[in-house]
Amino acid sequence: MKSSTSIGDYLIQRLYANGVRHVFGIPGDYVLGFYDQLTHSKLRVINTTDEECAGFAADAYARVRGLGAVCVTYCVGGLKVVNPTAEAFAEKSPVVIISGAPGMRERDRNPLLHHKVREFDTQKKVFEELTVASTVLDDPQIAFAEIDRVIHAALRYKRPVYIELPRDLIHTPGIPGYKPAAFHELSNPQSLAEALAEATAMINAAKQPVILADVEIHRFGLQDELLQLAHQTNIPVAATLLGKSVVGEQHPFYLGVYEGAMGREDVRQYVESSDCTIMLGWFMTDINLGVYTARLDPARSICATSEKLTLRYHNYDDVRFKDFVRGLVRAKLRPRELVNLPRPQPLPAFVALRGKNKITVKRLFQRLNAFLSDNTIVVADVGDALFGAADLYIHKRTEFLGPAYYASMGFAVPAAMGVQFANPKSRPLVIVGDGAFQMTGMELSTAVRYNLNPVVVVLNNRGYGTERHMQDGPYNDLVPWHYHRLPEVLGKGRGYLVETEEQLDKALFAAERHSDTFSLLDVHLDPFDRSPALQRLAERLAKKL
Ligand SMILES: Cc1ncc(C[n+]2csc(CCOP(=O)(O)OP(=O)(O)O)c2C)c(N)n1
Ligand SMILES: [Mg+2]
Repeated sequence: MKSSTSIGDYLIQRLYANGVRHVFGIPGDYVLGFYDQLTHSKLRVINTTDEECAGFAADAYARVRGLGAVCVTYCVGGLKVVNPTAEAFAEKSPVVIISGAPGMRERDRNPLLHHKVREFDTQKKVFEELTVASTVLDDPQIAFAEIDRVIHAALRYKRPVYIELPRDLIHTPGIPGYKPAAFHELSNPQSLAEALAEATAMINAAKQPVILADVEIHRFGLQDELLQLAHQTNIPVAATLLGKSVVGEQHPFYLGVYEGAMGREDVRQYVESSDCTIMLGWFMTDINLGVYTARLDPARSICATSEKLTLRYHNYDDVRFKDFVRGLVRAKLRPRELVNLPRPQPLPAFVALRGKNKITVKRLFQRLNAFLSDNTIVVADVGDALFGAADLYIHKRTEFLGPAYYASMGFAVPAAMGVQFANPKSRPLVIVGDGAFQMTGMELSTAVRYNLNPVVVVLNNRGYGTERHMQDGPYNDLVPWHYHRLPEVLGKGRGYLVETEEQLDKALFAAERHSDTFSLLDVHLDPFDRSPALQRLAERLAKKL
């Protein structure tokens, strides 16, 4: 490293070294100096229309590539990234939030500088709640070490971190000759060996073990290990909604998405009658648990995450999640026969009914399933978009993204921008409710600016449909936008008004053909129509009442 490397340059170098190639955000005077450094670096700045959108884009980028970054100005920008940072924290996505800030020399005598809320550290305090590590780079002596510490925490815990840059120090050199710290975290070998021995005995004694694979398999890049484990042993694998696409869904050992009563009945029965559930990177969120309809017995479970390892009622400390999963791959587990497994049923082939047959949610998802190809990444927003998408048949791994735990509306359109930069070979299929679209849909402007080509399907049921099923009122109604006409406003893209099956079919064929730009399908649905998944949940809950 050059002896004159500045704090700003070092941050850029470390982001690059950890796989970041794009930084999402909006500049402001407190961060303009760093934007200049970014523009002259190997990283590419992607301007979004709003900081919240930059946050969602960086989160999705991190989910696909392993680390994401957003760069904004002090408070007015930073505080808009609060909600996406909360989502990234809750759903374990490593995003580096970089915020400009007043220079240290400007802070003397506590002047009322613009954008300051209360104290100079107010924004940092907010982010301390939402991140696993945070720092203000106000001391050149330790700035490089701080950058390493914080980025390492993001990678170690797969959660967001916060870095604040006082604007008068970004060009200041750090310590000459500094070498990036090497972080090694090892499992305690005795704990690991004992945990693996207990797990091996439990699994081998079981008649019907099953693996439940969730989000941390994605985040820790353990998909190959999971595949190997399943191939070697023929122990079937179910995913969760948050973990969906953890493996390609065509594998013979893949059961489908398990989500208690909300999911398919055959998967529920198989998983819940297992005498050894091996939960890998699995979080007991209410949605993963099918709104608490899941019936899983801890006395028959192995529960491994980056935070905790529990076998039945035994806890093991100091065992890294990766080491445990890799250990299972090497363990002497007896192979099984793949017989009578429930398998995801490919949705029936879609033949559009002619004429004026109105499109329904169920038929829409059947048609969307046929649209998926090997390079489609499905990005689903909250609402029936997410529930309905659970039944789509995903071809390859990491091709399904949805905020299935924190569940903030407005994720999908900006996330699709992040997805396409993270994997330029992909074409996102965005499935989004009209309510969520009205929050962040104008981020399609970024698709225009950078020539991206997502296919955006707006489920236009004229309101907050999911909520209508719980409690209806005028507060669930929306102003009906002419979504399909937005390309006119944005100056690019193709819009389609879809009311019938035939129109849907034609629009999707056209969207497939016109891959030079984005497509926006405004799909008119009955306000009370809903996907089979929502229907299932309602029926099973009704039986319990
Ligand atoms: C940012 C945010 N605000 C409010 C909610 C509460 N909420 C959950 S679902 C929903 C309705 C979603 O409407 P829409 O996007 O049109 O999808 P639909 O339910 O109609 O399928 C609302 C308001 C939320 N999850 N996120
Ligand atoms: Mg709606």
